[in-house]
Order: sequence, then structure tokens, then C-alpha cells
Amino acid sequence: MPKSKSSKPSQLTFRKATVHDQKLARGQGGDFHQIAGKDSPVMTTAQGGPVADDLNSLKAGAPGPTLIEDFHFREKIFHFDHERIPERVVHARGYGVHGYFETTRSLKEYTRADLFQRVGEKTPVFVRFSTVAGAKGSFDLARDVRGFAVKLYTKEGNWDLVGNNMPVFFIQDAMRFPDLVHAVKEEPDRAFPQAQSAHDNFWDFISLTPEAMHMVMWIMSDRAIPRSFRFMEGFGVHTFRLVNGNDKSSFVKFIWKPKLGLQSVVWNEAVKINGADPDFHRRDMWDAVQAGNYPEWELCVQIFDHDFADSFDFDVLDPTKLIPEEIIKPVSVGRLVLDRMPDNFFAETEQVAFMTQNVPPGIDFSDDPLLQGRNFSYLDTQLKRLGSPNFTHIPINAPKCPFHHFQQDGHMAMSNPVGRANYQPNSWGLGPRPDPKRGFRSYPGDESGPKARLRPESFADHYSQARQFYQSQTPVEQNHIAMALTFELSKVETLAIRERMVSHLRNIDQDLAKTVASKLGMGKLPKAADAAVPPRDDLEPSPALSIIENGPKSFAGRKLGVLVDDGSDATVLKKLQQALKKEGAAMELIAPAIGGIESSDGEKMPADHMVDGGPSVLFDAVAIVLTKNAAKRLSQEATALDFVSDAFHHCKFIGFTEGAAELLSAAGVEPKADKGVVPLDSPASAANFVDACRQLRIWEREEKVKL
Ligand code: HDD
Repeated sequence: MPKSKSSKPSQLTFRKATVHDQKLARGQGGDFHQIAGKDSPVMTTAQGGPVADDLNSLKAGAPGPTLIEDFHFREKIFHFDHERIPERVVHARGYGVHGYFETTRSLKEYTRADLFQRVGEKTPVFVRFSTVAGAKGSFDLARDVRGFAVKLYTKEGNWDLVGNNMPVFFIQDAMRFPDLVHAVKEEPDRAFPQAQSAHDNFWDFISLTPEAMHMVMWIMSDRAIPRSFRFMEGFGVHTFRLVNGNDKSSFVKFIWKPKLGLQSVVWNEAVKINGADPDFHRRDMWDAVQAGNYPEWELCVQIFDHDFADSFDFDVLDPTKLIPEEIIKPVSVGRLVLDRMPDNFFAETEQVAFMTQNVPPGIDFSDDPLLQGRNFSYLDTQLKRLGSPNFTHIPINAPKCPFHHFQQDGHMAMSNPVGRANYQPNSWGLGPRPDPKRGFRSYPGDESGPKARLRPESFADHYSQARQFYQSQTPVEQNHIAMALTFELSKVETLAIRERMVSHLRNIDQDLAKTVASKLGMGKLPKAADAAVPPRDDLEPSPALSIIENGPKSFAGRKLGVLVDDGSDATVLKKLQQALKKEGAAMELIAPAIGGIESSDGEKMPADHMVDGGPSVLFDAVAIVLTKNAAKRLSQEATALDFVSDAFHHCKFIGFTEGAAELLSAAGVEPKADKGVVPLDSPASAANFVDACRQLRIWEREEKVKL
């Protein structure tokens, strides 16, 4: 059989080193020389030895073999082979930002925590936002809880407030955490689905866990698909303690409120964003910080005493319950500003080690069994991830206040005690000593009781606050919850699990149960699940729980995408730009070619995206500024049609010039469809359009487009 061309020994195999290779190796010629800047330092090995050639391994002749004495090659490959550390067992995908916390109200009356003593005190912080279930390389718009972990480098040690963007949790006892996480992650035999709760194992676990029902309402709501990290709240979840200088304790819940208001996307949009830009949330944060639009949150506290705790409808130590803002109004005590991206993702975002047990004197734990379990878990996981008890020596984890202790040695020890004494008490008068006055003193709660594996009776009501949450939503949001449940349960293959879930829904809201059952094509409504205590229906709705009710009424921090082509009306574009600038919003141009367009006044305008790369799901509102000819041309292109049709179906505001009408019609959007489709037909109309965009979405449309 004749040998195929490719199976012949290649010429290259026996090629002698060329003059070009040798020059390159000496850094004297070719492209390599041009890339090196004139002040580039000499490359060295990790041992500091200068390197002559970083492109070719040391060989005996050409092509080799490679020699084992090539210490530079060995070191380079060795290091590369060990670059990865275990990803976090949960919250693997995250994005970190530096900033500061400024105290705006003294809490001296309640806590001796140093950072809350003085108004104007600034504390450096590092915040890491995350999704929970997906792997490090998963996509940003998964339906999931978002982590909101804040490390405050206070003058009395690090305080880690390791929270989420939802104020309640799935389970009441840390003992159940591994099962919850196993159930939500990809199924162990098939290793899918990635970053999704829509599968049998998750809903099997949930439907067997009635205490999860309140959290189910949250994750099926739009809170689980935020528009950006910048537009979501953060919650410490647990009830913590504040302890003042007289050792008096109060209870507290911590809430971060975004200055730009709350905003989420819709599910159909989330699915498409994941394809168009899997890094949508990180890019949003990066862009905002680079542009100097520093994201900001207010820290609010709900402070209450033991009498309130005793009189409240639920146990304040139960992490599946919240205290409605209408019952205790959150008080603003500080602002969090994020103003600097890490220099290196791995060194900071990946290596940062948050631990709930990091609290400064004056902030203490409550007996919430979930919090107690977390205090054990976080230290443990850091050792696994970072490989040494010396992970506190890594700059992102080290306190920024002076610190002194006798801990020493271990892998990668960077700071060891100096001098003779490495223990205490010692009679040399050397080294640090505890200070009973300044040091952390645990609140002397008077706890006792027989040892038992138990759940308090006061944790038994699993449905009442779930119902309260659902009934506090606007009809649009209630519909989204019903659709999310339907979608998720439609991916569950086991009928009994779907039914079990609907039987829980009957204890939350009959209409919700009926809608989901009918959308799932379930013939008969299953009977309501047995409830440990009867669900209450006398809880007042809490409007603070709705995203739509608490919209920002501003387009600030948002982005308009403008579809343009040659000849686009220059005045409209300029007016839009001016109105957006005034609002504090951004504008990006989407054109048939990335090279850009020539507008009606002959100005060359570069595009930010070509049509295929800039679908409307990436923008908060869109404008179509086209000539008749351009609209006609683009009416033939699927991506341009999707641009318009998606924006309409996602209830976005759409501005359009007269010339663009044909594209709108071709995409099935009547130019007079509703008041969210706005003609840009006069110089004033651009500003009016941006005003209208302050509503963010035109929800009246949803009924018509059936999201
Ligand atoms: Fe957790 C990470 C938030 C319950 C065990 N958790 C982690 C992160 C956040 C939270 C934001 C990511 C931190 C980062 O960015 O590095 N976790 C929560 C909240 C909870 C909660 C708000 C309930 C109120 N967690 C929880 C329980 C346990 C854990 C009950 C175990 C008993 N969590 C961990 C962990 C992680 C973690 C395994 C994984 C990576 C890490 O800690 O650093 O220890």
C-alpha cells in the first residue's frame, strides 16, 4: 500500500537549527526582539539566574533528545504543572474587587467594634462576588444564589461578613450542607448538568426538605438572575450579636443596599447572555471600575433586643427566616465603595480566604446552628485549598493592623517569631501577651441543656414566610416565579419529585400550585404536603421584598445599545449620547462591521460590536438609528432581527428613527406597539427616550409577549 503523504517522515523532523532560530534564541532578531521593551529586565529563573533562551529546551543536537540537565526547562514545566489549586467546593466562580468601607453613623452605643466607633473612619475591604453551584469556568448568568463576601481589614483584625444576595438559606443546620451541595452540583454518575439546579437530584433533595421552601421562593425569583453584581443586595443572613463596651449585647442583621438600585434580567435573556458573554457579570464590574463608576452600597443594620426576639413571629436564630423591613427598618451605618481591581486574579481573588469566624471584638455569633457549623467549615476548607496553615501570610489574607503571635513554621512560612522566645508565658519579657481588656471576649451567653441531636420547635414553620415572600411580589414577579418553577421541574424526569414539589407549593399559594401543575401538564393537583405546623396567612406582605417595587427610577449605571449603519442620523446619536451622559449611563454602537460607520454628517464612528457580537441581551435598552436603506438591508439578517425582537420580548425600551421602521416590522414589532417603543423623531425625543428608560423595563408588555 502506498504511503500517504502525511505518513512520510517530515522534512522538519530532520531540520537543522537555522540562523533565524539561533538569533531568536539570543534575543537578537526577528519578532522577539521587537516585542521586548528597551527597559525590559533580564529574565531569570525562580532562583534568580539570568536566562539566555526561554524558547528552546537544551538538546543534544537537532532535534534532540532533550537533556535532563536543563534546569531552566525543568523548573518552568514543574511550576506550570503545579499552577492549579483546588477550586472552592462551593462558590468556585467568583470575582473580587478592592475598595473601602466608610462609617457614616457611630454604633458605639451597641458595639465596641473599632470600625463602628468614629464617623468618617475608612476601612480597606476586599469583596468577592460569586455563584454557588457552577465550576470556576462556568457562566455568570446561572439561576443561582450570588455570594457577597466582604473582608474588612479593621484596626482590630479582619472581619469577614460572608453573605449572599438572599437573606435566607436552604437549611437550618450545617449538618445538611454537604447533602445540599451534592444535590445541586452535577449528578455524580453523568457529571452534568453544570451550574444548574434544574435536575432530579436537586429537586429530590429540596422536595424532601420542607425547611428549604422559603429559599426556593427566592431562588425561583428574579433575585437569582441579577443584571449585575452592582444591582443586587447583600445579606449577612444570620442574626449576629453586637456587644458594647459594657458587655451589653444586642442582636443584629446586616444588609448591603446597592446605590444603583435593584435590577434583574428575565430568564430567556439570562439563557442568551450565557452564550453571548459568559463573563457578563465580571465584565460589567471590570468596566464600571475602569471607567471610574465605582459601585457603592450602604451597609444597613436591623438592630433588636432579646424582647423583640422573644416577641417576633419566628425564631431569629432560624436562618430560613427574615425580619421584614416594615417591622424593623434597616438603618444605614456606612458605605462600601469598590474602586480598584486586583492586580492579579489568582493572587487575590483565588487565594482570598473568607471565614465566618473572623470577627473583631464587639461583633459576636448567635446560636444559629448554621452559623455555628460554618465557623467550623471555613477554616478547614482554606487549609485544603491553600495547602498550608500559613495561608494568613498571603497578602490578601493578612491583617492590615499590627499582629503578633507565636504561631510558627509550616509550609511556606513567611513570618516567624524572631528572637529567643517562641512561647508564653516566658520569663524573658519577650513577645506578645494577651490583653483581657482589648482582646476578644466571647459574649457570656448562659447556655445549657441535655446533649441531643435536635431541631428546636421554634424552627418548625416552613411555609408562612415563603407565602409572605410570594405574596409580596408584583404580579409580574409572581409570574416569573411560576415560570421558573415550571422550567426547573420540567427538567426533572421523575414524576413523583415534580408532584412532591407541587404538594409543597399548595402550602405556599394555591394559585401558584395550580399554575405550575397546569403548566407541567399534571392532570390532578396532588394533595398538600403535611406541614409540621399550619402555614399562616395573616402575615402582612412586605413590599421591600419586591425588586420591581424598589426600582431605582434612574438609568444611571445602565447601558444603551444603538444599532447603526452608514448614514445613521448624527444628530440623534449626539442627542442620545448627551442625554445618557447626563443620566450617568453609557452608550455602545452596534454596526454591521466592527470597523464602524460613517454617520449622516460624514463623521467616522467606530463600532463597539458587530451585530453578531452585540445582541440586545447585553444592553438595558436599545435604539435603532438607521436609514431606510440600511433597515431594508438589515431586515435580511437574522442577528439584526433577533436584536429587535429579543429587546421587545424582554420588555426593553426601544427607540427608533423613522428609517428604522422597516426593520422593526420585519422583526414583528409594530412601531406603535406600546409606549415602550419610542419614536426618535425630534431633537427633544432622545432626552425623552432616556427619561422613559428610567423605568428599566416596560412590564405591561409582558402579558402580550408571554415570557
Ligand atoms: Fe458558605 C464559601 C456564603 C453556608 C461552607 N460561603 C462561601 C462563600 C460565600 C458563602 C459567599 C464564598 C466565599 C468566597 O468568595 O471565597 N455560606 C454562605 C452563606 C451561607 C453559607 C451566606 C448561609 C447562610 N457555607 C455554609 C455552610 C457551610 C458552608 C452551612 C458548611 C457547613 N462556604 C462553605 C465552605 C466555603 C464556602 C465550604 C467554600 C470555599 C470557602 O468556604 O472558602 O467552607
